[in-house]
Amino acid sequence: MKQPVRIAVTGAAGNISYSLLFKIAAGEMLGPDQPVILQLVEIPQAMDKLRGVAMELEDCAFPLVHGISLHDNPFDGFRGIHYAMLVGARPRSKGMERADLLEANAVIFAEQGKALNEVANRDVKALVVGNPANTNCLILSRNAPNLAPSQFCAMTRLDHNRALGILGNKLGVNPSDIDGVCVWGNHSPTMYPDLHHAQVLGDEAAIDMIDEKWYKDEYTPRIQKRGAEIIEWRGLSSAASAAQAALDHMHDWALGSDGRVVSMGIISDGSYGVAKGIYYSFPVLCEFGSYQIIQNLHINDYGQAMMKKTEQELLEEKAAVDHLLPK
Ligand code: NAX
Repeated sequence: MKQPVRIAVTGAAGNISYSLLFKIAAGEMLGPDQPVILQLVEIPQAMDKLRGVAMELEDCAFPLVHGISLHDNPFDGFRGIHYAMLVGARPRSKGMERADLLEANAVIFAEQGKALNEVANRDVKALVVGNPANTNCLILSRNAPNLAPSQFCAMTRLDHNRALGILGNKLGVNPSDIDGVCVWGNHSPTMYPDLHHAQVLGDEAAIDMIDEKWYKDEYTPRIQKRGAEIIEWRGLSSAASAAQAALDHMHDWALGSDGRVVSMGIISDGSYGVAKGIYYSFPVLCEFGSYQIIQNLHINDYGQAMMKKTEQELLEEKAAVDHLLPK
């Protein structure tokens, strides 16, 4: 039997975590032979609710769960962790401007970055789910100078999975028969779902199988605004699909993507002319616990314009929190 790994989940009493925790505990993230210790982190006001969630986890008697601990601060909750699933964030309240939202979350993720820097395992992998995910991730990483920027990711896997699912439905194929779909940029309505490099059933170009007008005028805005569409129909924001995406992201990052292209919000190294130092979603392959950006994809003029727009938004977000970034 392998040694247990420690996984911290913040926002552990919230909606997404109510799916996520049970999937991790069942071995869906790191495999059926990997025991886990769950370190659940919440704000002090949500600790009672968290106790209820922990009781339910206990009541499942998951064989892989070797321990559960509850914490009301990240300095305790992140001690010795190998994986951080950072789901908790400050939601936008009535009358709150975007700049206020960015700032409120900057405070949270700055503290969590410091905590990771101080108490996490030196090989920790941290995934930011809480919005605005890309900029929260930037703040997190900049506050953890002893860890590498490549140890942090912002989640765009839900957008990627949505792009695959909706395309599969349109073409009448299983999503697993499609490879090479990717989402560029910010996890926001400016993201660019790119089908130009996607293959169906190994050899057919997806872009040749769809109508350009449908792709640009229906498909793209639908992926970009899918979160709002879910809220409109369900009355609640995406939870199970977000949990599945977080699980998929961490699974592939840790264990490999098996030769398949996935999208991850990662530190830009300047590839494709994207400004260095922001967390931007790129197409990647994962192997041996790390990711590689897929290089040399041909980006047409439409793609260039879409990629610039979402980059611009991220640079504006960065400028709005710049005064809070450690120099
Ligand atoms: P909920 O409001 O149900 O849960 C959030 C939980 O986080 C609450 O229990 C709250 O007490 C806790 N929390 C707040 N601040 C915290 C802190 N400083 N430390 C620890 N816990 C804290 O939201 P839920 O539906 O679970 O969504 C969580 C986050 O995911 C939101 O920011 C949401 O916008 C974001 N999403 C991101 C997605 C992505 O693709 N990157 C998609 C889904 C989701 O919208």
